[in-house]
Amino acid sequence: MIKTIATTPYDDQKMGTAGLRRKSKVVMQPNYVENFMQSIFNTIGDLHGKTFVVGGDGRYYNDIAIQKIIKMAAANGVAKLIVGQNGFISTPAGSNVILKNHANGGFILSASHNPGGPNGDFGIKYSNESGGQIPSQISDKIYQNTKMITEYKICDIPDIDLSELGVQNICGMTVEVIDPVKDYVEMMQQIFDFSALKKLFAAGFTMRFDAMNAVTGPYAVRIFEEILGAPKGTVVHASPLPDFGGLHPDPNLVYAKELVDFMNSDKAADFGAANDGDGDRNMILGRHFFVTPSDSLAIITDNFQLIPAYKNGIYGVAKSAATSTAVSRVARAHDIGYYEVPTGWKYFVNLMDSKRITFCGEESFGTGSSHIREKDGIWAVLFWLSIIAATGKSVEQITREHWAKYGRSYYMRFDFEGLDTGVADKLMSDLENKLPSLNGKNINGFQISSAAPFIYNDPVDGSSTKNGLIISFADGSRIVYRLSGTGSSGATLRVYLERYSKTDLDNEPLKMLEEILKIAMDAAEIPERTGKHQADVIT
Ligand code: G16
Repeated sequence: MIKTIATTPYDDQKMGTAGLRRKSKVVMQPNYVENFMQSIFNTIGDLHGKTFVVGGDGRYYNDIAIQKIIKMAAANGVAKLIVGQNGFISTPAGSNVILKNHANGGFILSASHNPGGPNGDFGIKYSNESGGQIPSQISDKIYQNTKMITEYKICDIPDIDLSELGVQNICGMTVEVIDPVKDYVEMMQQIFDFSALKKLFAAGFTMRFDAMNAVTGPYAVRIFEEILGAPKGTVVHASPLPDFGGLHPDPNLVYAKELVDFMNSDKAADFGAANDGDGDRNMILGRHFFVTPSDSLAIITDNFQLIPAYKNGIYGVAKSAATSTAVSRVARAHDIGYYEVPTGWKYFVNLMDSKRITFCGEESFGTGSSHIREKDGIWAVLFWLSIIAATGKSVEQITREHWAKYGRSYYMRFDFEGLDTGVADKLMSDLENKLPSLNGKNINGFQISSAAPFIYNDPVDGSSTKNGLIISFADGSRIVYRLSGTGSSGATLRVYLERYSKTDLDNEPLKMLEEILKIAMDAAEIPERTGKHQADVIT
């Protein structure tokens, strides 16, 4: 039944910030998934006795790609696959399944927050036995393999039924279909005080959770409605759909508009939250109030003592360089370790494994802890609910009190989308060459204290990564430039702006950042080079 099929390479199978992400139509080309998966299997080498986890966010083409992966894994000698029922597993739940079962890795089929459907995006995230996504050194080897591939192996059998829980034997390989929600819920119950949260809802606390027609719907319904007792209908867009019902499942102020409008209306709930396509991103809202992901990380870190799993202490905290420095002040106050890494959750994994950090987060709506090796949307929501339950305060009160204690980092991100990759690459390289000449300059009263690329030297494996360019000012303000690594075509330039104030706590972020934005646009010559005088998406 095992067949060896001849194939020719594709030249575009390089992984980005988090796995391979392409237009669905690109991935649907003949042998595209097969080439990529065989290249992974070739890079791993001997697969005998190995176990992997497989699932996805239910997006268009997941069902077909999962069948291919199962048949190829069997043909390549994998011992066992643990597969989510009907092919569903969220990214955080997948990380937990890998760790809990001591599996050798896993494949989550998702393009995360990117839209799905025949005209949307598709993706494959590959994690190793750490439960986190593979480091760049390994993804580079896989990419080299994709450029040379000549054949792949597949088991020639009919599609496998993934609708029933249980164990089957496929071409000599064991396939165990699991409930993707059960283990995840148990893990959350071990971290948080569920009885305190039940009391919160029993007392009439209201919440709206927008699952954006993506994978977290079933997880959220089980946890918030069935276990914690929030009324039915608390979770909206709860059924995962192949095209997310036309939604762009990115939990931010632009794409989670329906939730944002609701939370800004007279009918607003006490608390609002959304997750992305594969359940690793989160957005936190109060009544008429938005918490930036950077502030959310700082507030979560400051409140670790309120959560049973962390009350005895945390190791330290890390953020991506592009994320605001809010959490650095909390780390200093608690005298815990503090790290800045390149954008990409995989850079946190070594820090967690070596017990340097417990919490980590990113401006791109990702927050998490060392309970797994991925960011975790529902974990962040449960953390916020726990702070509210313990303090009796609203989201806004908690955030304003945090600012009063530590000062406020005004922070926004400006995305210039759909750029020609040549134009974007040249903009970045020219800017990098220009940085030394900016050092020490005073522009409109803003004194530049340093201007340099961000270089991360991993304290655990010694690897060095360059990611983005940073202009820092004497007053603590910063401009960070980088190119996105999660798009499926063209280039997106991200410009991250931050301005810190200890006393001016109630201003408009855009107003506070106006002058720095001008400096950022001028320094990189964004209008001249891209033709864009303003960003396409501002978050
Ligand atoms: C991925 C990574 C994150 C990263 C984000 C944004 O998230 O896991 O660590 O912050 O991409 O990347 P970029 O700025 O390169 O587009 P996800 O949720 O897409 O897997």
